[in-house]
Parts: sequence; C-alpha cells; structure tokens
Amino acid sequence: MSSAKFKRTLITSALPYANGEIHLGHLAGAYLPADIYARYLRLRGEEVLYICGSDEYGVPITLTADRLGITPKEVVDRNYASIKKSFADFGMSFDNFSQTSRDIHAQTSQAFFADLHAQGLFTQRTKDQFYSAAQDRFLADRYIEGTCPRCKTEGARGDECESCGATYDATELINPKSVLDNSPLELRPTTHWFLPLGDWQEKLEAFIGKHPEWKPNVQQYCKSWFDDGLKERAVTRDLSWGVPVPLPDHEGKVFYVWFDAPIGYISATKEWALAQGDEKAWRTWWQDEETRMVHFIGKDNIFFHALFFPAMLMAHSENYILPENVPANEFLNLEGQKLSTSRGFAVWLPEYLEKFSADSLRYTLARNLPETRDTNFTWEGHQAKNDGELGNKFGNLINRVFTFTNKHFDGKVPEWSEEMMTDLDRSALEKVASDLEKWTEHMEKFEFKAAMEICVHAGQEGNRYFDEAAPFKVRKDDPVRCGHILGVTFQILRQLCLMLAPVIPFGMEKLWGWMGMKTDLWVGGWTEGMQPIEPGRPLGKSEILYPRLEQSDIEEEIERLNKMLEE
Ligand code: B3M
Ligand code: ZN
Repeated sequence: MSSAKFKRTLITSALPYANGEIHLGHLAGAYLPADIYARYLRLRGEEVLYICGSDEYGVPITLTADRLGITPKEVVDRNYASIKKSFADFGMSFDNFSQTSRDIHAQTSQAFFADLHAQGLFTQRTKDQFYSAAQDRFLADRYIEGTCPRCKTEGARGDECESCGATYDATELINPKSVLDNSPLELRPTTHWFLPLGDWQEKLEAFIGKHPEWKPNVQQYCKSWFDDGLKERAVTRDLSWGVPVPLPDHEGKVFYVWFDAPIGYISATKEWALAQGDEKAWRTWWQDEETRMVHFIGKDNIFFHALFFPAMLMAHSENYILPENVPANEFLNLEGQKLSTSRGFAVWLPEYLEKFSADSLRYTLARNLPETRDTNFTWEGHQAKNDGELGNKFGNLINRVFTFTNKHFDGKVPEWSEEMMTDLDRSALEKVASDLEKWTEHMEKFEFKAAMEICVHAGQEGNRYFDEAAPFKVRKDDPVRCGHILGVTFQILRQLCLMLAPVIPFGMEKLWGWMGMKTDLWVGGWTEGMQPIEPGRPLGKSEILYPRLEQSDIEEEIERLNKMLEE
C-alpha cells in the first residue's frame, strides 16, 4: 500500500436506501469501485474491512409504505433482503451488510447524539415548518416538493435538489406543496436541534486542505460550500419513522436521516465486531490512527461525507478517525439519457442478473466508470465489450492455452526455462510485468478506469505473443519450443489473473484454481501470483468463461428501454 502510515483500511460504500432495487447507476457510483478496491487490497494481503448496509429511514420509505398499505419496517425488510441478495450475486464482498433499522444502530446513533448534546454542541431552535392541516402533521423533506431556490428546477425535493445538488431548508423552496395530496401547507412553529456547521468550518477547511490528492470534483464541491459559508443543519425531524431523539419531552421527534445514516457505518462495524466475538474490535477500525478510512459514494453524497459526517466525528468527545479519501464518482447515464427511477428508465440489478453474468457487467462498468465525468452505458457498448474484450481477448486466450496444454502436454505445465527464452518471449514478459506495475500505481490512486486500460493492453500483449510465437505451428517439429511457449504464456496468465481478479472475481477465481494455485486469492494471493508457475504443475480443465451475448437478449433490453421513454 502506498502509505506506510496505515496498517489497515476501512472501506465504506454509501448505504443504499431500502426503497427499491439497485440499478446500474448505483453500481458504477459507489459499489463496484469500492468492491474493486477492497478486493485489490485483500489480494495484496492488506487488512481490510468493507462495510455497508441499507439506509432505512427517511420519508421516501414511509411514502412507499403508505402506497403499499404495509408498515415501513415491512418495506425495508423486503428491500433489504432483495438488495442483499443481488449484491451478493453481483460479487460485492462486504464484510457486513447491515440495516439502519436494527437496534444496534438506534443505540449507536442515540449515544452519538447524546455525546454531542452533552457537550452543548447542538443548538435548539424553534422554527416555522410546513404543516399539513389536512393530514394533521408536520411534513418534512420529501413530503414536500417545489422549485429549487438555487437553480429554479421544478419538482425539487424538500431537502435537496437532484438537479443542481443544492441542499436547503424546505421553507426556502419556491411554491412548496405536499406530495401527498397537494393540500395547502401552512407554517407552524416546531422545535428542533441543529448542528451549527459554521462552527466547524475552519477545522473542516484545514482537514480538506490536508488532502490535495482528493479528486478535483470533491475538492471543488467543498470549496463552493466553504465559499457560501457552512450553515447550521437540522439533525431532527417531526416524523414517526426514524431513530427517536433520546431526550425527555421529545415525543414524535426522530433523527434526520442524514444524521443517523453515516453513523450506520459505525453500527455496522459494531455488529461485525459482535459477530466476530470481539465486541471492542470496532474501535480498531474507527478510533485507531493507523486505520485508513475511505468512503466510496456518488457525487450527490459529497456534502455529507466530506463535511457533515467529518464534522460529527470531530465533534464527538472520543477520538474518531476522519476519512483519508472520499472518491466520489459522477453519474452513469443510460443510452445517452439520465437514469430515472420514477419513469422506470434504469437497468435493475436483479433483472440484469436473471439473464446475464455478474462478471460481464462488472467488466463493462469498470471500463466505463464515471470517475471524472458522467459516462454512458449502452447495451450495444456492453455487448461490444463483453464479446470483443472479455470473451475474445481474455476468455479466449485462457481457454486456448488450457485446452492446448491439456490436450498435448498431459494437463501439466510444460518444461520452460530462462535458458530457452528468445527475444520475443522476453519482450512479452517484460511488457506484461511493466503493465502490472503501472496497473498497481493506478489502483493505489483509485484510478480504476486507467487500471482497466492497462489490463486491456496486457491482454493484447498476451494474445499477440501467443499468436506470434504460435505454439500450434511448432508443436510437431519442435515440441520443446512449443512447450516452452506455453510455459511462458502461463506466466502471462497468472499476471493477467491478478490484474483482472478485483474486477471479474468469478472468472478469475476459476482461473486461479485451474492454474493450481495453493493460496486463497483473497488472502494475499498476490505473493503466490508473483511467483513463476513451475514446469510439471498439474492444471485444471478450463471452460468457456465469457460466452458471447445473445443478439436477441440485447435487442429485448433496448426495446424495453425505448418503451419506457415513450410512456
Ligand atoms: N442513502 C443516499 C443515497 O443512496 C444515502 C446514502 C447514505 S450514506 C451514509 O444516495
Ligand atoms: Zn437546484
């Protein structure tokens, strides 16, 4: 790992709202990059804890519950189960995937609040808030819609604008209305607790200032918030669904979902520690300066991960670590259009996985991550990457080498040696080794897309070598040279396997096994993968890893999306 300062890495992915399924936009933003990174570090033998869970409070969940006529808890439990399963099928390697509606989270977030409250760090304020006389209750956040006070987009939510990323108080909305029944809203006074972020601005600026290595998009967002001056943020709401505020005379008040959700990372770590039978182990991950914390998120979550949560962590009386990096991604578009879950214009993970393989999607998304700007997923592009690269370059090479060796060399790595090396052999090995080095540098810097470019290059080298050295042509006349070429190719394959494993783990775990590796790939497999594969080693039987995608399946998907647009 780049920095010797740290002994271990805590990785988090934004907690998805348990209000629907995961779609491709989510995956490209906060999940796949984090999983690639977690797997990379495990491969390198680093100590890693990868934490996530579903975010189960907030108004959208109660809206769904009302619509379906079930309780909010039923909504989140159903969605949790389904999200958890599709993440697992997609190969997400969380060490714990928890829920914020669990007791451990209520306790953890209440204790966190109590700590700040006892230090007098919140301010209490009575403010006018929208109240629906028709519904006889206060309406918060997404119960309200209106025109964004900043960019003037209509239909902006009560707490944030999807369009420009502004966060504000619902009373700042222009033309606010209730999303429930359009009933007129009146302002009524209610008392809430606020975290005066302005008090933390200086410290936050110093903190961000210490991280010039963060992605420019994250730094720019922070700078613009600093320039505006950080405002106080309410941490409580008048709602029935949420973590109750642990103070006397606070009936009907719960935490604002963005106050409790990031604490969810801590609760999920505690839950993990309990499951390990070492209740205190969570502290190593949150309170030891030798732990490096990295939050993977989409760009709409930058404020809360780079500023709001760090301020909370700074404010706590115990010493919490702060994130070392917040590699936020931009958005993924679909067929050139913005994803829209309300219009159903999205590709949902469970549906995708019914027809196609996880590796194939992981590969295409990794090639196309919105790291520095919005990118575009198209089904045709997906097919081209799957067939042209994953299948033709990698899968095919692997299969050719194994089939040939199994057939003509008795399923064992043929005799190969330094002495037999030609310039062609040496040059191919050098190129792949140098690619591996470059790849490592990109991985360390969260530049996964650039790392993928290197993989593709190494794959091309592997194929070029195999075609040029042409073992199939010399087999009869020069079986010794033929065997040596295969031996060299296996050295290329083991390095390709290391580079591709974090991205396409299902296939590369198989390849790892076929190559007769002894260690667990994810427990420091790097060390063994960097050692030559010796002649005589028995090999496994390969299979076709990445078949072509069916044209009809692709067309069906394109059709479905077109229909969504017409509706
Ligand atoms: N659930 C927002 C989102 O999914 C939110 C993330 C919470 S991370 C603590 O976009
Ligand atoms: Zn806006």
